[in-house]
Amino acid sequence: MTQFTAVSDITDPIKLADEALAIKAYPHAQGQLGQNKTMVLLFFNPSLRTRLSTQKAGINLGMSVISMNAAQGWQLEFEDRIIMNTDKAEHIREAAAVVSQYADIIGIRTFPSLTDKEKDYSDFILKRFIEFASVPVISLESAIRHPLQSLADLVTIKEQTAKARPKVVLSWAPHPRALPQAVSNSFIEWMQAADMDLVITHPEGYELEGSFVKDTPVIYDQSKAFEGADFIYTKNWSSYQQYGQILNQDANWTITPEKMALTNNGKFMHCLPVRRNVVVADGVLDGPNSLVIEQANNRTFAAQAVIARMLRHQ
Ligand code: AN0
Ligand code: CP
Repeated sequence: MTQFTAVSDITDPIKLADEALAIKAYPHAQGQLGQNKTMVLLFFNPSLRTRLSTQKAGINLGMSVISMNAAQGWQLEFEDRIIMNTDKAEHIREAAAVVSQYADIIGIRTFPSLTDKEKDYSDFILKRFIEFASVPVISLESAIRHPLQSLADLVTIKEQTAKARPKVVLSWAPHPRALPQAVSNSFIEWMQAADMDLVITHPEGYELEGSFVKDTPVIYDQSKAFEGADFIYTKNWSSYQQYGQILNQDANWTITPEKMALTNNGKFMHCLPVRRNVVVADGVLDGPNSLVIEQANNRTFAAQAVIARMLRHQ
């Protein structure tokens, strides 16, 4: 595996999730695999979970890991044929090639502008980085996807149910800031690839990009969508159609114990960070059916499964 940026980079999402669960049982069993290897993690925007869990995954495999907050340095230029006489100090061509000298694997977290839809959805920054890096690249969340999160979510669902096709509902919820669609896009493509019984619910105007949604049912009535659900996966996203806009902050979409009572004793999932009593009521987040901390725990084993595959094929 030379890159991990989307579910399409692998052929066997269920098998990869099983590998992560096997690693969870014995996290230090492959402590020699990464010996004398270095992983560099570059963050162009903030992170708690991704940074620490990916670092821990590398450490469990015996790697050295260097994390860098790349947003604090100078700005990089990503465009070609440009006169670099403004604020951008270094071109991606040199930056990616240089980081590749220090790393056997590079992890990179990029971000969407939420203003330029076409550029964001071309995953421009991640693609440019991969183009000029000479070692395997792992996406630590890009403008439009968050594959390590989605793999951890699949691992969490698999370990919580014996059903082959549980009903999984992706529900929009309100948020005061304009957030990317990355987590939701990615969750959809991984649930489709794992053949889960996926339903999407959101207010009108929050339709996600069609190439992600495909034939997944979209139900605008949240209560109806929740009926019989085994898992409620909640996430806010800004509008795709009116790109990057917050169309409403309707508190009727907050996940409450009353809403969860409509499900099949459903489990509550969220990638975190989460705004209490905006996205989800305390009673759900602190209740026995909340999986959010286990999801965060599984981030380590998801990352470890991906890194182990890369190391085995280097
Ligand atoms: C992030 C987002 O929606 O992209 C979470 C990513 C894991 N949310 C916030 O920054 C609040
Ligand atoms: N869920 C997630 O990716 O969180 P961080 O932004 O803290 O990494």
